[in-house]
Amino acid sequence: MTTTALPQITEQVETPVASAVRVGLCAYKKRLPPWLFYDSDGSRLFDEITQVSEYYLTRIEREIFTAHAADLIAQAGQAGQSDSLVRLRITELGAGSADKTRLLLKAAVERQQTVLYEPVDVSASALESARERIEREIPGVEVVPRVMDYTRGLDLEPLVEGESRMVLYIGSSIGNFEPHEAAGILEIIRAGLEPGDTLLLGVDLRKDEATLLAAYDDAEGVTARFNLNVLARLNRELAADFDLESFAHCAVWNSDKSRIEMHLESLTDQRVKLPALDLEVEFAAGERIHTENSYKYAPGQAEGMLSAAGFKPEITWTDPRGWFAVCLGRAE
Ligand code: AVI
Repeated sequence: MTTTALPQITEQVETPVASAVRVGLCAYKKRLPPWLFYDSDGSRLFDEITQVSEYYLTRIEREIFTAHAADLIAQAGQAGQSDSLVRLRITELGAGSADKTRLLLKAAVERQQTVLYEPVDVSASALESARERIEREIPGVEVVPRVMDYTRGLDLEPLVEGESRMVLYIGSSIGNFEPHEAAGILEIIRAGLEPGDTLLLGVDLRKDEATLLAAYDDAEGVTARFNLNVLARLNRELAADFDLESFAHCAVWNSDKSRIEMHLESLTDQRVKLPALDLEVEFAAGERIHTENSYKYAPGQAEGMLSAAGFKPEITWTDPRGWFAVCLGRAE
């Protein structure tokens, strides 16, 4: 028998991080996608952000839930046009630390004694620690974690007779997507639901520039550390040599687009090596890497987005200053 030697094909296999960084840093206007923030250090820093006084989003959404959790659960649990009550199953997208969700879970337990809670996230370890904590702290909640990237499709377990699903997409997570992407995500959510199921969407509203800027550039510098951590992550994962001292966090209000932008600005002319990508990138002093957009919505805009995706907006709850809105839409 004869054997023929095949030519060796050396194929460079790129991870999602590597290819996002290559595309973003080779672009004319340098950018990095915001999902890169959330390695374990970044997720911890984000939890810290939610506790700084300037970052009002988490605090105000929690206040809305504290004031209205029972109404919100009661409304979601009404079966469409008829008054008959259904058992709610609660599915949360991008669950994170699930801190505010406790208020809703407690209200659901009060209404129906037990509740099945399905947190959805890409990180199995984050879901596991949320499961352990929630089952310990709120008797009556059964946690069934679902490891999934919901931005690519929502593949949920079918409901049982007499159940209705309430999806939570809170924290203004939708605001980190471009408008066309946000519309696509709402359509994905709708496609994973049955008519009569509900979606609770939390969105940050437009407000004065000073308040917005402070929320994304807090005095303690937690948001700056969160933003700069993306470069630290590239140093750790791609053996890059970003000097964190020579980049500065900057937050900008883009009024035309109604969004806060976060950038990392190079403080000098410099060249950064990313050996794992076989790449060197030059930065001029003042040049920026655009790392995040956080869209701020006009009153009524979230309801319009829900309608466009096939949900009937039913009730919107907001705080007395109208800084944040939580909208309930029912799948039609
Ligand atoms: C997760 N997301 C809703 C946050 C926001 O406000 O856009 C991420 C964040 N970026 C800076 N601070 C918080």
